[in-house]
Order: sequence, then structure tokens, then C-alpha cells
Amino acid sequence: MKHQISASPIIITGTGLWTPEHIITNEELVDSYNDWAQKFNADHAAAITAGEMEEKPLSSARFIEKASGIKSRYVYEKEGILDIDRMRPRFTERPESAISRQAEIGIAAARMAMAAAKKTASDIDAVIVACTYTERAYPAIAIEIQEQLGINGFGFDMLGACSAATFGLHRAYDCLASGSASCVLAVNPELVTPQVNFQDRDSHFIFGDVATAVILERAETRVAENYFQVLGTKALTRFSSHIRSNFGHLSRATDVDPYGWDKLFHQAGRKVFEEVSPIAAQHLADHLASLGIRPADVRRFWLHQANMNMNKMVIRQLLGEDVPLDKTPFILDRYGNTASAGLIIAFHLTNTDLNTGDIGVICSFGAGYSVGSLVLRKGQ
Ligand code: CO8
Repeated sequence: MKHQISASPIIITGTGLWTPEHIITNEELVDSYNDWAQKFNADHAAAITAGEMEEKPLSSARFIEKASGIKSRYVYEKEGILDIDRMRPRFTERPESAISRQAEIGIAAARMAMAAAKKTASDIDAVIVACTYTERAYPAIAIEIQEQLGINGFGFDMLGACSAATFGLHRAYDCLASGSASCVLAVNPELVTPQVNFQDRDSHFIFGDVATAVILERAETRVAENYFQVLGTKALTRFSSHIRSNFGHLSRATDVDPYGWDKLFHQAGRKVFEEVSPIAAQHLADHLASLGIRPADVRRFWLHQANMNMNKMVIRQLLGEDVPLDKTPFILDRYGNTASAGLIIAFHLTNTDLNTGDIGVICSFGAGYSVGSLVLRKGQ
């Protein structure tokens, strides 16, 4: 394998998607949440009446679909989430000798991406795991995947919340451009439901689990027929606490509840919607302009899958009009928000019908705040 600074185009040649077998519909989730909330209110009636405690409001399946576009989500484990005495998934602890859950689901997606790219382990020399949470600090999930698949070279994990997958692709691009790798497997094992607060009406409906994977390489090593050239990458971050999880290794020293509400996902959803949409639209406009491409000439936008209305807003701000779903594919209805992997799912499911030369854009936006894009051109 040649490790040298590359003038050769960098291309995406394969993607993979692992989808859990369990589905939770809005109706199931709302029934469970409402049963829990009513029990909570009955159990604490005296304190609520005395004004010492707030009544838990009820959730609504109609609200969820209208406000977010989500109808159902896939989850790694259904058991426990709908149990009002538990309200979180139930996993069994795996021994250190067993493969980790995130490596397992990441490998399932990776094998599909490798098959699509027509690559074997010996062709790949870097593994990047990019996602919202990793189930342990070390050894890296990426190194475990590397070991399980028999890949030489190096691997590392990186976090980046909503933009982990796109920032991971950026790092893959940089590795290829600098010559530190010649074929990169980027994996997004988004196993997030353990960190969802299913007792929080404002966010209990948002997330689902999934794993995605992408193969990037240089044009000179391509075997696959379907591929996209990466014309450019662009990232932007701006600090905000409006989407936050304080889960971390310091809880043991600060003597707080490591599973307290603030350690789980929480957000000011309306503020995020209002603040992030214009940042994302401007970012997209700047990125496309830097490449001399008019937004109207983009054939497809694979946008972050957090909220249907937010994606419409970003597109309206960028193009000045609404566009058909064919131009901004939408998988949120079935998958829910799968953190950084949602746009990779959308890309995976809807990239084969583009014509040679068509321009597509992948763009994430959310926690951090963070925005990350890749402008792609379909190869022949
Ligand atoms: N049922 C019924 N009513 C509800 C519910 C509910 N479940 N939830 C809220 N309401 C009520 C509110 O209380 C409010 O009532 P009132 O008007 O009386 O105050 C009313 O409905 C309207 O509330 P909102 O204004 O909050 O509703 P919105 O229309 O803004 O919709 C959303 C809420 C859906 C949360 C919306 O704001 C949104 O999606 N915003 C975008 C947020 C976003 O993109 N976040 C990024 C998420 S982070 C990410 O994508 C990945 C990183 C983190 C991964 C972590 C994994 C665990």
C-alpha cells in the first residue's frame, strides 16, 4: 500500500446499514410514558397539590409526529423501555472476553460497506469509529473492530454527537489526502437508547439505535462501480449548552448520581431548531460557493435526520423554496433520530439513482453546536 500525499481523487465506494429488529411505535411509547406519568402523579399527589413538586404532563403520539416527523424507531433492545417500573432498556453485562455490542453492530454495517466497495480486510488500513457515545473508554471500539475483521494499520474512536459521522468522514478524507491511509473504514455504531430519558416528555420520543459504515479510498484503487467523489469537506462548531449530556468519568469523584437527569440527553429543542437552522443553511451556502456550485444545482441533500420541519427550514433558507422529498430524502419517520448516523442511512438508501456527474451534499447539524458537510459528485 502506498502511503504518500495524494493528488488522486478521494471517493466513497461503499456504505452499510445495520438495523435493529425491534420497533417501538409512537403509540406504544406514549402509552407507556403516560402510564408512568399518571402513576407518578398519583403517587405524589399530596406534594403536587402543595406545590412542592411539578405534575408530569402527558405525551401525545399526534404531537410527536407533527412536531418531529417521527412515527416509530428501531431499538437495540425493547425490553425494559416500555416497563413503567424501569423506563430504560435492559442489557446483560458482557464479560471482557466477549465482543462489545458496539463492535458487533458496527461490524455488521462494516461488512455490508466492504461488500459494496468490493474490499477485503487486507485492502483497508484504517478504522475510524465515530459516534455519540462509546460503551467504554478503552480499548477503542475501532481497534476491536479492526481485530475482529483482521485489518492491519490503525484505528481510533472519536465523539462528535450529531456530527460524529460527518466529522469521521472528514478525518477519513484527511487520512487519505495526507497519505496516512489508503483505504478507510468509518463506522457509526449509534447505540443511544441507554442514554435517553424515557421519563422526559419533551425528549422520550426522539431517538433510535442503528449502525452505519462507509468505505473511503483513492480513485486509483476503486473496484466498485457505484461511487462518489468527495469534492470538498467543511466543518464548523460554535459552543452551545442547548443540547447536552453531562455523563462522564468525573461523576465517581463528584459523588453525584451518574445516571441523574442531567447526565442523560436533554435539550432546549425549540431554541436548537431556531438557532441551528440558519447556521446550517449558511454553512451549506458557503461550502457550495467555495466550490463554485449553485445550491439549485444540487441533485440531492442528505441532511441530518433530527426533525423534518427543521430540514424543511434549512432547505427553505438555502434555496428560497420547498423542494420535493426526492431532493431531501427523509428516513426519520421509520428510524427516529439516530444521532450522527441518520444522514448516512439516508445516503445509503437513496444514492444509486443519481446520474453520473450529479452533485449531492451530506450535511449534519446539531449538538455542539456542530455542522459538517461533504460535497459529492456521482461517478460513472
Ligand atoms: N407530547 C405532547 N406535547 C408536548 C410533548 C409531547 N411529547 N413535548 C412537548 N410538548 C409540548 C410542549 O410542552 C409545548 O407546550 P406549550 O406550548 O404549552 O409550552 C408544546 O408541545 C410545543 O413544544 P415545543 O415548542 O418544544 O415543540 P416543537 O414544535 O419545537 O417540537 C422538538 C419539539 C420536536 C424537540 C423540536 O423542537 C426539535 O426537534 N428541535 C430540533 C432539535 C434538534 O435538532 N436537536 C438535535 C438533537 S441531538 C442529535 O441529533 C444527536 C446528538 C445527541 C444524541 C443523544 C442520544 C441519546
